[in-house]
Amino acid sequence: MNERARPEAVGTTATLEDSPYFMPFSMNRAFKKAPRMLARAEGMYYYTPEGRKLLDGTSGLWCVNAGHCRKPIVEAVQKAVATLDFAPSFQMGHPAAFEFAEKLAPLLPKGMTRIFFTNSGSESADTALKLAIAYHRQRGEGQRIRLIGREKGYHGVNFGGTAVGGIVGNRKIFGALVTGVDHIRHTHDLAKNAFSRGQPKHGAELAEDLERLCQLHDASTIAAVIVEPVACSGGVYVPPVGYLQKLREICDRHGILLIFDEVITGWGRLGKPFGAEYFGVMPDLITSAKGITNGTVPMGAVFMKESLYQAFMTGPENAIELPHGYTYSAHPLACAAGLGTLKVYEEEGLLTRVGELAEYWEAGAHSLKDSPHVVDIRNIGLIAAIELAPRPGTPSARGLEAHVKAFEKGAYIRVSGDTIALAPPLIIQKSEIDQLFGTVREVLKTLS
Ligand code: PXG
Ligand code: PLP
Repeated sequence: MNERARPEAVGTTATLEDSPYFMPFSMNRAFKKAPRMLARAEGMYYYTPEGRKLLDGTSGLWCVNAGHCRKPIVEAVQKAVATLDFAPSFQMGHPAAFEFAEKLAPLLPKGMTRIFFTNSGSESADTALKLAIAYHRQRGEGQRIRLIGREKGYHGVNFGGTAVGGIVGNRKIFGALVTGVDHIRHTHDLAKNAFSRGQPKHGAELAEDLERLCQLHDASTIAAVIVEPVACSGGVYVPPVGYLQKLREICDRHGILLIFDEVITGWGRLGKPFGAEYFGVMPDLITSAKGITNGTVPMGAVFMKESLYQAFMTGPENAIELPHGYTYSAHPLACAAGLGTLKVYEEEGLLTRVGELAEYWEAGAHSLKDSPHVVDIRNIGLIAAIELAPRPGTPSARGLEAHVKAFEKGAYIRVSGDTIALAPPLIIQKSEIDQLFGTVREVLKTLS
């Protein structure tokens, strides 16, 4: 191993430039020249190795909904790891898996009765897509093989999720992906909807694009449509009023399953436990991850209606009903973290707390309207996006500069291209909302 790559050099003054760590979704070379490291976290804050305090403006990666290092979660995981480190989930069980499913079920939107565990949002997306195709086949509609996503959508990085995803940069270098996939149009319309507060007024008719694909491919070949109720990762696109209802209607008309990818919109982010409830539109399947364990241990899940589960509970009882699952599905540490997380969510009312904060949050976000470079502000629940005009010739450079300057000024924020995306832990206080938008305001003043 070369001298610079030695683990003991990390966190010291030695350079990381030759580190063997290939960082995900990162500018590896630039980062290793000027690292931004985190050493610990508590509540609303991260701390750098030097002890600098950073307000967490994006809940880590949209996952730490209850805030960092919460005691009930930490203690549950500590106990679990010393009791049952791993248990196979194929043809074997352990109590925490059943207990967690039992405690989750009553929190799910009405009609969602069954839960399949995965380890991430990406695995949840691929699981839901496979379930949709298999469900139709089980019912004698094996010709329904097509999967429809949406432009600008994000469903993780596995093959299925990448294929139905609609962020060009995440797709273009990975070949043909999965066949039989098509996309409906995105709903971003600056000309009509810039600076909308909450759901934009214009664009419900964009859901009719699904009807176009039903004509093109024939609806009888389509298994499922997958959308994020609010498209977060791609830049925060809030659904226009009536849009999701229209998608549901078209799916119903044609026997197509509707999948809501609620990896971010679930777990109280919008002020209801799930986005389906917030928007009053019920999908057939919901994908989840992130906040399900408060980000403490990797976990994801797919929630489904009873009819989906029952479609597989046929045939001889000594046959495996669904040949799908992961080594780490329902991992004991993840189940323990999940149980601890639900306790915090329930005790502190976090799954509905955003209802009380949303108005204050919205006002704070839109107070940045006149700051330099701002071309749009979007918000819903405890999510806000501040879209900046790209620097001519170098898209994303201004966004990156905002991220780095915020880090220097005491806030951790995510950017997607030139859009700042904010979604702090749901325990945030009003004074911290002021602090977060205040820091962003100062950052915007200094951007070139
Ligand atoms: N679906 C949705 C809607 C997501 O937001 C995934 C699937 C994939 O989850 P995993 O756990 O496999 O990463 C996500 C993840 C960002 C950002 O800053 C967003 C995500 C992940 C990392 C960064 O926009 N979303
Ligand atoms: N690759 C090989 C060779 C395996 O044996 C397995 C699991 O047994 C996998 C991939 C899948 O790994 P996971 O279940 O962690 O997704």
